[in-house]
Amino acid sequence: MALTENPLLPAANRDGGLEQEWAGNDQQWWDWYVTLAANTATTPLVDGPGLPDAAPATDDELSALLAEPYAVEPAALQRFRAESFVKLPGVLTPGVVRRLAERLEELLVAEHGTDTAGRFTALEQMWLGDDVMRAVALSPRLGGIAAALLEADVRIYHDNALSKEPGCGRTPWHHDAEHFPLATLAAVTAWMPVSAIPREMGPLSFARGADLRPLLDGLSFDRVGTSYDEAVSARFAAAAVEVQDGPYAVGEVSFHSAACFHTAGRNGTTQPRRALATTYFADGARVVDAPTLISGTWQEFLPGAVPGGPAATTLNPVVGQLSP
Ligand SMILES: O=C(O)CCC(=O)C(=O)O
Repeated sequence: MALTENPLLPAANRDGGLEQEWAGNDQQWWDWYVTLAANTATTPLVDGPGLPDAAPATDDELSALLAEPYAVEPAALQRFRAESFVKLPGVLTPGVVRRLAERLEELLVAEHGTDTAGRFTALEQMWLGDDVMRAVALSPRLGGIAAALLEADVRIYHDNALSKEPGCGRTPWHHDAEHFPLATLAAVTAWMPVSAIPREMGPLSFARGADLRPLLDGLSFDRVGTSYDEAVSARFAAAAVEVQDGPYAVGEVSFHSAACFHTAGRNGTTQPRRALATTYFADGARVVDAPTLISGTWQEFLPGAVPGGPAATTLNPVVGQLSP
């Protein structure tokens, strides 16, 4: 039977539809959001892969790598166009990944403490207060890849840390255009694991296809239960859509477009599944006319921007250029 209420939906959002502002904070958004995923697995947790077996990069080494261009091969660009995502090897070195993992651990503990068992804990806009995270968010290497994939100069929308603690369940199926209050599909998210991510840890997983939205015609988002997640799964299965749910090697980074449907499995390991995610959008984009509940705390990422107006605030500098 369909649920009629969800205790993690802020009281101010319990009546009405999606056409309202999210009334909670960003962490409350994630705590609610993962309840919208169907879960069946309860297998015992297995050991995680650990952190990369490399000395952490110094901050100078980290900044130098993140400033270095990365050549996006024509075949990778073709895959991105055809499938709406691409996984690129060796974007980060093991030492840089190790440094990011260690810094992220400090930031997460400072914000959320250590009593986080089974949760999905998040941080946003880390770049505003932390030098290491600023080097990631404003990285010419990562911004350059985003620009090459979107074939446009790109602005940053926000940065993110996404930590699935051991045993935390799936991330619901979605595509980011549902969430971002941006009136464009020309947006892309770099998802950067801070360890290897084997299958049992719940890697980000992608439905292959340039634009699968027509398969979901008539489906409405379920803000209290798991029916949307289940229906997306069922429609993809019925249409034999292929899902790429493979592991990530250390240093591999995926880029998925706002049109790409994606999900992530349960973290079935004893190690937190952690990734940094930075979202970029093509310069010139505008804010949609009516941001919704599932746009979360978007005003923090576009302060002062108004519905229908340009998406180009002081917190959205151009960080990647098509022809630098
Ligand atoms: O990390 C996750 O499980 C979800 C992340 C995601 O959906 C995204 O970065 O677009």
